[in-house]
Amino acid sequence: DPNECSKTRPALVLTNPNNFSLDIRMPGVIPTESESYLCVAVPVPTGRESYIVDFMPHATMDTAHHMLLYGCRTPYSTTGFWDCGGSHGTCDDAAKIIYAWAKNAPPTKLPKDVGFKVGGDSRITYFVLQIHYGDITAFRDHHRDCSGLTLRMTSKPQPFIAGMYLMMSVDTVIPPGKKVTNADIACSYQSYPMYAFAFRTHTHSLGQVVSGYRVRDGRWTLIGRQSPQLPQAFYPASSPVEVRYGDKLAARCVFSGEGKTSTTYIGGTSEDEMCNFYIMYYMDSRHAVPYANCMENGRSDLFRGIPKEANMPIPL
Ligand code: IYT
Ligand code: CU
Ligand code: CU
Repeated sequence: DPNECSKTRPALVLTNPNNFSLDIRMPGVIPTESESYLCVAVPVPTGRESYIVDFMPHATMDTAHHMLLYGCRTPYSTTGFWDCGGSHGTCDDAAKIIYAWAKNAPPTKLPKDVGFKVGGDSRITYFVLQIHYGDITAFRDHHRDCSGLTLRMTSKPQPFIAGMYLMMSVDTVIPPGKKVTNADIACSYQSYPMYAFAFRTHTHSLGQVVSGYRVRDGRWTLIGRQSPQLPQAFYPASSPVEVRYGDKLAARCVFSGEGKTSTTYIGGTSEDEMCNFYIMYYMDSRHAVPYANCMENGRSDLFRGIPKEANMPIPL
């Protein structure tokens, strides 16, 4: 069992002068409630710049429902583990999402020569691993959980830097009983070329389908489309999509208010909703911008051109 806690393993293993792997694990936890979120922080092992080039998840689907890895400078705690589902979050400063694992979803692979930059001037000095324990019946035997992941890292500068572009709605309102409410988000892209290669969607229970596109000269090119009710991992883009200065990025979440008796707003609890489309991309390291976000409402004249597929639910 790769998650077994009895084995002691070194957190940091040097494989050669440049390459190492870092193990990030829950410290033998026993979740006591279903639907709990537990977090643990691990410092980036070097003050110098280093690059994550591969992710190796260690989790089993009967224990962990999903796992997210964040990077930040001020985790909520630097010792032990904490409940990060309620009032405390992952980090006291802005957290950046780096990786997601979800049960039954294929693993995310970074393309060759692409790395996430951490340490150095990256503003990421800690990793925070968050694990969602859904159904805890597997813990009736009181075993301890050491799920987590191993990062393959290198201090060698990589030709391309991985980044994350987060598109989110801040003000969607979903009327109760209304069959279809769209959340449309769009921004003009004004930077050096980026290559979108993976995407992740996130809503709570009312989301039916989330789609993201590049819009160039009125033509819509799909980056990815997924049901947020499927495992919320990063999926490969339909094909890698180049995004350059002057393009628009546009995303739509389709919600259903059917069966609800009250209005639903954007917010942090499971009674609230979210509309997120994450684009994982790489850029030439010479002018890479590793994180960006878009919180603007899409204009209805732009969204008149959105492909019909964006409104079609995905069979589960
Ligand atoms: C209000 C909302 O949509 N929150 C999202 C997106 C978000 C992620 C991060 C907002 C901020 C962040 O720093 I990282 I400000 C949200 O909380 N999404 C959750 C995770 O926290 C990442 C998700 O599962 O996508
Ligand atoms: Cu989960
Ligand atoms: Cu959410």
